[in-house]
Amino acid sequence: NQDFGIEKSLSNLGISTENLGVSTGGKYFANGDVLESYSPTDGKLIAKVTTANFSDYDAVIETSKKAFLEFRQIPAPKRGELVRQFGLKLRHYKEDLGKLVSYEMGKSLQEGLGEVQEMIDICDFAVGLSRQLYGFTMHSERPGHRMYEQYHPLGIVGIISAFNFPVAVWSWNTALAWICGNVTIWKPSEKTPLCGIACQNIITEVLRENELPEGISSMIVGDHKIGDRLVNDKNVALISFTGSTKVGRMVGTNVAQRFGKSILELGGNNAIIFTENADLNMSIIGAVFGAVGTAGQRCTSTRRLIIHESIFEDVKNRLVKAYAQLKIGNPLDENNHVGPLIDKDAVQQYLDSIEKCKKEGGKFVVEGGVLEGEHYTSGCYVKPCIAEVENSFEIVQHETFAPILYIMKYKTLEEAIAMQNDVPQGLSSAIMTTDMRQAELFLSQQGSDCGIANVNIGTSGAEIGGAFGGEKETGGGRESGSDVWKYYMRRQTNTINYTDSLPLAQGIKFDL
Ligand code: UN1
Repeated sequence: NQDFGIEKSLSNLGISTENLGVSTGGKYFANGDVLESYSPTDGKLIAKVTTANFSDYDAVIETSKKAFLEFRQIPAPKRGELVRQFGLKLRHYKEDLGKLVSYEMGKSLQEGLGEVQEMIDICDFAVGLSRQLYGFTMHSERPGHRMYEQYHPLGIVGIISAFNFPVAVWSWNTALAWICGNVTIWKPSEKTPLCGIACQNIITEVLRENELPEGISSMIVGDHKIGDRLVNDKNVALISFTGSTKVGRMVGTNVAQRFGKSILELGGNNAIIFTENADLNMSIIGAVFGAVGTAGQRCTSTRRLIIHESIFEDVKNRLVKAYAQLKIGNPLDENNHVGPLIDKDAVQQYLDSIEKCKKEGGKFVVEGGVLEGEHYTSGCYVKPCIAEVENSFEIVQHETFAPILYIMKYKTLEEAIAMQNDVPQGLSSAIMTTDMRQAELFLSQQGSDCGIANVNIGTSGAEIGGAFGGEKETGGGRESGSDVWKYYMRRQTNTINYTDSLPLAQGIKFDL
């Protein structure tokens, strides 16, 4: 029963046994029900969190509104300075926060630390961006006129994030939202509230040290009723939602009803195509990491392998061998590759999916199952498994957040691409090939229909520099790098007449 230094990390991050789940970055309060956070690694109660009730919610909105009026006046590069300091704090707390992510969520310590690294990277990105919020200038068709466009802050940005990336997804949104002049309200997953509180404690330090108004960064731990409030609140200009397609559909519809903006990051059903020209040594590593990393609980996890028939048996055998070497156990122990699922509901969904797959005719080449025994007392550890299937199976069309890998055969690349695209989701995709023509076809308009398409790397592990998101039922949103900041601002076209006459556009005459 090793402790892995968890107690110390919790205390460094300001987490006690009982915590208040609402914070405006100045005050901490909460008057709702009490939520208990258990670790899926050992089944132990980590800490309790008092959640928000509706009046707590209203108080947060009032503080946010006030904070926005002040924050939007601060020049963007100065807002960047806030984010720069936040990045420094994250470097300081990286070890502790990475450990908490691993302990509360269950991903490996390496992946927990990687997630904090993503936070640091997006801060660096946003600092630079704070001096580069460029708009175009254009030539007016009218003499003596100047035209350009500029970007202004939106106001309050609401962020609803999922348990699987309990800290990074928040930072992708906040770092950009802040340099753009917005204030943020974060509703972390109810499955990982302590990660939320730890992050809020870190940014609160920065806000206090700089004597910035409270309300620039708020956090609300609450249930779906609080989530509904946020989604339906006209005070909230943009909702960035990460979660299931089912909930995302409601969020998108409700936000659209009130003409708010939304960024939706929903389910994925990511495939890797193994062509006959694939370099198998690296391809197998990419596929196995994609399928079992974070115990198959990334939106970008590899769910399907579409394998050329000529190498199908070889790939299958290599996968079986690789899976036999996987070490499943406490994710804080660096010798283990695979940690637990988030909770017992997730374990049940994993079991149900295996059952459905068998009913539809799936043949398991690596069997699944729940692990028992002294290392697995939380009841959340499962065996990564592999099934030979048809792409058209209902279960294969569906995203199960668990380490179940579906494998299938193809004859022609056109057929493989059609199979890759023939699912409702459109997040991440990859092709393993050493043939340039195959790679280019896959990346062309006739190729992958996903928001992310890779060559010779797996489907997961996207860098923050690119725009992250996907098409179809994945929701169409984009987060992180590239020019995604534009989602967090409102765009304005300006025309200035510096003459003493008033020529109209399109040559229209209107004399008085
Ligand atoms: C998610 O699963 O919610 O590419 C996001 C990756 C990570 C992001 C995943 N950078 O796997």
